[in-house]
Amino acid sequence: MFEDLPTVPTSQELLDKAFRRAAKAGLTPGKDEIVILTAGNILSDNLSNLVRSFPSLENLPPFYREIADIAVNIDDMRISLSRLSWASKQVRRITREYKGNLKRGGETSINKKAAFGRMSSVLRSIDKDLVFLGEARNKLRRIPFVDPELPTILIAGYPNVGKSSFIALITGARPEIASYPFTTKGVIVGHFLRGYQKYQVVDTPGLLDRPLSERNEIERQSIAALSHLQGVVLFIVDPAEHCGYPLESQMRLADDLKNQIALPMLVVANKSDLKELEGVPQMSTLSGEGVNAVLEMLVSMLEIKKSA
Ligand SMILES: Nc1nc2c(ncn2[C@@H]2O[C@H](COP(=O)(O)OP(=O)(O)OP(=O)(O)O)[C@@H](O)[C@H]2O)c(=O)[nH]1
Ligand SMILES: [Mg+2]
Repeated sequence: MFEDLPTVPTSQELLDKAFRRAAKAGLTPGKDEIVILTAGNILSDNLSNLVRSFPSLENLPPFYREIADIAVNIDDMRISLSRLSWASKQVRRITREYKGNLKRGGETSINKKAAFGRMSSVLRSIDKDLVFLGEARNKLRRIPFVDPELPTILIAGYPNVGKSSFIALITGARPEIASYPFTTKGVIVGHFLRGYQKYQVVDTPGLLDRPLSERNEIERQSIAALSHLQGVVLFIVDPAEHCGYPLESQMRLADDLKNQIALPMLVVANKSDLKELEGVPQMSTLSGEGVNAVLEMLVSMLEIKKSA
């Protein structure tokens, strides 16, 4: 989705690049005036291209918009981008002013040194914005692509119950798996094949049973996935409470989600090697027991959903 975002240079890199290119542009040595004009044009073009290379966040599908907002704060990003546009215009203005001055044959109001100095200080004033956008770009690029056309299984549940263990077992995804909560900090996507049909599995960070206003940024990504993506939900509970949370709270979260989201949901007990739970399908992503049966159920739920 955000794969094509280019790297964001620092202001010094922008300046160096523009002046190096201008000097190289086959110009007669000593013609510093033309170097300044060319460098000015390159700088203002580079800045406006940079602004254009960021996606227009208003037009993103709701899932990406929300995930991007959690990751980088869209308002801050908009402010930094508009400061880059401002800088591009400023550099263009300085270049024009300098050109006008040259035509009049004068080293009067704005000479070479002054033109260079003013361009540099415009660039320096957007230093922080460039750094911020560079970091934003790195975060945005980590957001995986979720294909809206593919039948999708969304994995949800309390932290540490074995959600990532499940996606690792049935897809090629290799998320981090660890014995502490909130190991998964963002949405992860994996795929598996059934004959010719490709299925998509979305692993989400753990969720606690609490109001949205109290949820952390990691949990809010799960809520974004569950509220904006289509598919069936595999809600994993850990009746052994090996995860560190009471089963009662886990079940309450399952009920809350059932009421909040309009997707079919299958509640499954994991870690059956440690403790069994009556009344729901069981599996152990450790021993592999019951995993295929759970997958069968999810696939048939997706088929029913498709034909409905
Ligand atoms: N005994 C047992 N342990 C399991 C099983 N499945 C997962 N675990 C362990 O439970 C811990 C958590 O597993 P993860 O797959 O990281 O759990 P998660 O739900 O993705 O956790 P978060 O990303 O933090 O929400 C790890 O130590 C796993 O090895 C199981 O079936 N049996
Ligand atoms: Mg996980």
